[in-house]
Amino acid sequence: MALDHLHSFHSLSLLNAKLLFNDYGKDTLLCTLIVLGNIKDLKNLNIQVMEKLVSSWFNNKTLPQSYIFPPETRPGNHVIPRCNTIPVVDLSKAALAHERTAVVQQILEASQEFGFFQVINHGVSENLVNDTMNVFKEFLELPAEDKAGIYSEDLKRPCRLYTSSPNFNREKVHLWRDNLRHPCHPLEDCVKIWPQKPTRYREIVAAYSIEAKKLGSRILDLISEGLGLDLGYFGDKLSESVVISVNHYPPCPDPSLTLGIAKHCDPSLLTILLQGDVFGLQVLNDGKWIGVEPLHNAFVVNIGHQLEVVSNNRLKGAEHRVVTNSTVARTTAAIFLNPSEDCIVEPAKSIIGADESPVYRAFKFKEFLCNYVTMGGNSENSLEPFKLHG
Ligand SMILES: O=C(O)CCC(=O)C(=O)O
Repeated sequence: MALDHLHSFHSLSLLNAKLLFNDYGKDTLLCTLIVLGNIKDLKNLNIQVMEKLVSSWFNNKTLPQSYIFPPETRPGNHVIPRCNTIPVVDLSKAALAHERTAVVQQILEASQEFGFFQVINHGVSENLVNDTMNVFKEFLELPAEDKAGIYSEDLKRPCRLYTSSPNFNREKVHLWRDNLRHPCHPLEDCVKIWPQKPTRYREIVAAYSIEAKKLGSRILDLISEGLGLDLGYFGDKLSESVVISVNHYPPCPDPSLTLGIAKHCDPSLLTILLQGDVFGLQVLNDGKWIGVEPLHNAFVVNIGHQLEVVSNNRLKGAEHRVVTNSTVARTTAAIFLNPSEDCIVEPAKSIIGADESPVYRAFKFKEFLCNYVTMGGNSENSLEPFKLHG
């Protein structure tokens, strides 16, 4: 940028800031604002960009064109059954010697047939779960100036609030959701980048992250038992990275035309979802969408792409999507247990039988992620480059 141009912005008004934003993009503007010490304008600008959040304008009467999905992917007016066929596993029984095998079997069958199951009596305190959901909702309801420091469209920011998908500026259709996302393990490294408001955010979400990770490890132990893997197989690098993703779907003027999240399969190893008491999650099973019934004090668990690979396709990463509704807001919190970036993911050698070949080659998780992002989360193709054909 020509220096004289920068000079003319010496005392940067909000109007000039917008011009600079349009001409040179956000990064240039941010640098200029920082150089000029115009922190107040920086905050103001973020507040303006935050008007993109669905939660800041959802009361409009009509659905904007940019949120309307093509006919083949929009949910339409079909009534989707809320099924109770997705298995509900009572995890407390896994502690009873005579029941454990049956629990392991139930988890394996659910993971093969649906890629999804729910867990009850999971050991995470109901008070902690309620406090966590409440603190997420309190964060989302804070005035814009209190969220401005967390809002970011920069994919490299590990803790950020944004809207739709990480591809907002390139995607064909926007998603009807806002998202807050940040890492939560190891705690001592990540707590300091989390929201500071509400004041109890860090304390509560830290306690919740520990419990959710423990729950994930217990479920992974049961899965490894079912697959015949050594106990602790998933315990180290394969589940080292833990990310929390809070989705907020405000009431929508026309749920038949749009989606909160489009059809996808999680890139994770395992996902543990707190879906609250508002319906919205649908799973594709045998070519048909089925609704996942919200159950009191339950977690929804689903198999991610990495578990498909490690299990050499014995377990299924099912496609799912989120529909909106016109009456109440829905807030959910997913915990993604992911491999560390440099972790090598491959079919577990010990489960490949003599008459079986590995379906996938070994790859680094970061290689998978890079491909997943490039494919825009297209679940049909995201494992394709890692398949061994023939
Ligand atoms: O909000 C939900 O019900 C599901 C969220 C989800 O699919 C995701 O975060 O990947």
